[in-house]
Amino acid sequence: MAKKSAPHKTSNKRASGEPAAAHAPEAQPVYGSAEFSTRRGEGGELHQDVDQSGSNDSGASHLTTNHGMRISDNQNSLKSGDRGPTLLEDFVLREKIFHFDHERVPERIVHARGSAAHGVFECTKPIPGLTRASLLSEKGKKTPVFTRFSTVAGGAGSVDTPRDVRGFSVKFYTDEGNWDLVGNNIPVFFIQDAIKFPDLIHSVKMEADRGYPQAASAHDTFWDFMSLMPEATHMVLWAMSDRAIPRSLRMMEGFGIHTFRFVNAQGKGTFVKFHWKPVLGMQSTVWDEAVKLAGADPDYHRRDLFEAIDGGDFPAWDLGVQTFDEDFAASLPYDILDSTKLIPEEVLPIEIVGRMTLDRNPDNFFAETEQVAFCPQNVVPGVDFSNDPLLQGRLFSYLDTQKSRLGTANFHQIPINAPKCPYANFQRDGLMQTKVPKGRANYEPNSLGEAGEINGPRASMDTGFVTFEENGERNDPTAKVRARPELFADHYSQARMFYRSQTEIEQAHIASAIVFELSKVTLAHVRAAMVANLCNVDGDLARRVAAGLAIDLPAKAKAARKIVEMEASPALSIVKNKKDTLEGRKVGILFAEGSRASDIKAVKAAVEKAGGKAMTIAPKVGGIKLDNGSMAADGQLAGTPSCTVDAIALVLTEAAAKQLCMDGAAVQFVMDAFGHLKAIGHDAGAKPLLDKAGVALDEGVTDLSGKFVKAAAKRFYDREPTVRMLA
Ligand code: HDD
Repeated sequence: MAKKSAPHKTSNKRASGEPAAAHAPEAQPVYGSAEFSTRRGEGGELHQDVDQSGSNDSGASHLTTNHGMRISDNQNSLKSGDRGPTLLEDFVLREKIFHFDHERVPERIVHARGSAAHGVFECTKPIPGLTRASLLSEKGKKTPVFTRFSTVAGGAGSVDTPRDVRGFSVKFYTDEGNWDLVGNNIPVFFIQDAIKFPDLIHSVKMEADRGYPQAASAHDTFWDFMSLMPEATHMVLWAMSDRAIPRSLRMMEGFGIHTFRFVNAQGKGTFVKFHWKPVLGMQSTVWDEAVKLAGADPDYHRRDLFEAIDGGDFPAWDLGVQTFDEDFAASLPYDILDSTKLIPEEVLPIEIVGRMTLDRNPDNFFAETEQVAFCPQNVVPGVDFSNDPLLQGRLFSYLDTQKSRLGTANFHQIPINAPKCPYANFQRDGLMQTKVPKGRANYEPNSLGEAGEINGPRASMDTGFVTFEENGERNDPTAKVRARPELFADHYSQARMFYRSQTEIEQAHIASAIVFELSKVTLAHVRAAMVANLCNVDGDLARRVAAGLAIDLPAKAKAARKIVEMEASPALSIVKNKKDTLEGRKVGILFAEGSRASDIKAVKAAVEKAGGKAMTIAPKVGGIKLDNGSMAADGQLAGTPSCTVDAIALVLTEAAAKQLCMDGAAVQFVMDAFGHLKAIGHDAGAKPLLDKAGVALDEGVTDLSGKFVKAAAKRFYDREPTVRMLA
């Protein structure tokens, strides 16, 4: 390790041999420079600049608002006279204070105080026989990393040297996605099951009523919990040992703790435990020293790490693995799924497979150290989990916490969290979305590619992560599989039963609805594919739809399972189960000048007696002269089309009906009621309007006697073929 003596300069040294792409932030042209203008001038590059607008270039010469407008005065707010009140208009002031007011995000519930650095992991011993993970596939292969060390109990502003476990989290930006190895500097844990984690943490953090002690386990609630938790005994001893008061973050070991699993290209699984061995060796403080350090330099570890890296004294750790199979696991007197146990290296030696060197301090503490979001669920093909119940709970918890800490499901787009390899999926939108995906393919499967459109990425069994099939057989309840039971593959039998359970007119409605919908579809191959599916439901349905679309009947789509003929189920039809009643229904009574008041009242009374509601409708609402007195209407004809009622009654003199023939709203009122298969009751005078509306006499067209009230309770489906063409 090369030593350089410039401890307080903030220049960042780079390890020799480190790939430039891994670390060097892309140089951005300075705002206002010629290069900047040129880049913005080039169409494609403009996008690049827009995408990278978050750079907030501190090397820029001009101070601007967040929207890029140059600022003329950053010292004085806008006032009404130099001694007057500050003006609401001062958007420069408001933006600056607004942003400041929102500068903090919630700190981590645990491991809030941390220090981090960039670096590189180099594979020194490829192990393709054990894992297909690409970062361990080739000697000399380099993978960028970001590593964060932390205390557990204290808040973000607490001290560095309390007696505490230290977090040791490594984010490997591999070419197959990010792998987060989120461990501690102690190889075992307090509890065996994740469900106890909130209790453990509540007990060790400052006590709920008094808000102290900060960053200390020496208090009632922690030891109360420990005393009741015998499984913690092993870890308690580690925590009371000098491991919990390290001299430097650079001088402590790290552990993945849980048993993980390597999986090779042939799908063979091997259990693995991960170890980080510091090249500087281990060193601890003594307790009195740690206590004094807390006062003398609360940032002792953070400063030590920063200055070492800044001075070119790059800390390094070797990554070691303990690998073993089921038989070895079974031979141990403890369970390898129990995180309170370790496997001594004397029992199972550690094999060193690579070295991590931290060689660059973060450029910005908040953007990187604070916003980095580790998730044990982030693995790469070749690394898998075991059933350790502590690990299994963590797989849920970390993803979840990032949303509340960083505020958005798009936290993966924050540069420190984004993978350095390409990533693509159909997840879209959400708070703080910064990507601008093109095209309309935001779902999968899609066949938009067949129409020459962007169709997006696809899953691949060959290159994608495949969960290790522990117990092989897919129907073994202990096997982890991404599969559905075989019978789920019958997609057509019940669709056929549903269709065949409908009345003729309902079948026609289904066919017509599909024709209507598919006529709106502009992609010819999609129309054909849908009809090919319908061929499996019912040949006649498919033929009707194909004819309705004027396309050739395609061949049947392939059915994954044989279609089972099921008995029709009459319960699935609406028509077969409808109730002929006026209850809950409404009748519209249309009247006009000269109408017989007694007829209007009689229809209304009969409808209400049958349980329905009656609504009077007239060309004008205020009051219409009848043969006897006058009457106000509930609704105006033009604003109350017949689709708002279930049946209509026409109480009209011949003269009024003739006049209404000149009114589109009146003609449509009758025509629609007929077309919507509703009952139409009428007196003799209404005849001209019925004729004008093209009403053919059928069972549903009656006089205003008791027949009408009976008819009004029904719909006349037999009429339908006379009013419209159905598919
Ligand atoms: Fe955890 C953070 C380590 C069990 C829930 N944990 C966190 C960090 C480390 C660990 C190093 C800080 C990550 C960073 O630097 O940002 N945690 C461990 C280890 C565990 C463990 C080694 C056991 C072997 N953790 C554990 C359990 C749960 C959590 C069982 C919940 C069921 N841990 C969290 C969390 C944190 C977290 C609440 C807080 C901040 C964060 O995740 O990102 O989700």
